[in-house]
Amino acid sequence: MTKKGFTLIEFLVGITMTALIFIVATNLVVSFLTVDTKSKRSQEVEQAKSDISSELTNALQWGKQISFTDGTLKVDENEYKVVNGRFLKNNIPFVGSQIVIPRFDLKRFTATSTTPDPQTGTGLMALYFDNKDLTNLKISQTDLQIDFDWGAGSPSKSIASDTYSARWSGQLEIPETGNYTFYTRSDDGVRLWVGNNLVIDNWTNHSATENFGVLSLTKNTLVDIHLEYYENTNNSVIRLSWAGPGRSKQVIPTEFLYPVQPQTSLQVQVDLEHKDAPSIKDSLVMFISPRFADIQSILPLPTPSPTASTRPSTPPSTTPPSSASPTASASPTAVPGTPKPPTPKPSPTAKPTPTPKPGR
Ligand SMILES: [Ca+2]
Ligand SMILES: [Ca+2]
Repeated sequence: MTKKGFTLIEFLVGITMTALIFIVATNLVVSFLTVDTKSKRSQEVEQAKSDISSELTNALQWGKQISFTDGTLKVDENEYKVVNGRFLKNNIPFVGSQIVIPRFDLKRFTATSTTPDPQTGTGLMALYFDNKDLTNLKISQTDLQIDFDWGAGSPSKSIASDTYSARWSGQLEIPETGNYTFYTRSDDGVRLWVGNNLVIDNWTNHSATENFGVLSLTKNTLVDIHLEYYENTNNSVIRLSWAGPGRSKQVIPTEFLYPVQPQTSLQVQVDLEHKDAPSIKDSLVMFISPRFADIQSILPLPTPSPTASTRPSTPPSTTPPSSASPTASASPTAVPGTPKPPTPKPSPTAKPTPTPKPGR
């Protein structure tokens, strides 16, 4: 008797336990699946963010033509935009269809910097590479001027006497308004950019050769300058000279050369969401300084302080000259490096300003 009753209780307990275990197990499985799905979605968002980040980092570099209008970012011949939440590169989806991009934005900032006193330059930043294609960096230093004859040797013991290269960059002070002729004497290859203009391009093997190019430049400005050089074999020579208003041909003196950092930076913001779970989202914000890039219209122009920012928003270059004070060019407040961005539409009220737009 008691045995049967016990069995019944046992049976009931057994049923209850089974049910409990089933419920607990089901919950566990469901929650594991949820966690799993959630982390998979997070990973997908993370991956898309990383892909977009490296794509834009690689794209937005010096020497490129960059513009951003109507939500379309153009970098040379490549186009990036968001259509119906999809991030497209040249009209082809760049990340998976499960990723939605609610925001794609780009702004330009111009850093404030103290204007150096005239003719207080200290030279150009120099990078020396052990290969002739500007790879295998060996030395980084400031060079007072560019006038070297290494003969059959090399700039340093750490660099072999053939197949090496160098890059000098910084800014050049323009003391007077007028035409400047830039000269290089090189053995072997050379190319020179001044304020975004490729002034000299003789990237070939050759014995000591002089090349030159002419640019019209404005006084009291600092323009970006960028010189690249390589040595193939035998002798090696590189010299950078100029001649300008009231100035006969000379190696560009140290006091006109500044090893300064770029003035303009771009802020790119890309917000990402998972299509199947909008709560899974992330945001990519990058500051990029595409040195020597030709930055064209960046719209919408940053509005004055929507949020407190540590950086000034609009490039000041567009405003000081627009105030049309005839003496503006002599003003020491001109921000160095700003003649560059040729903003096509600064403020509609301002007359087109004769900002230096060298030799376009
Ligand atoms: Ca050599
Ligand atoms: Ca040579």
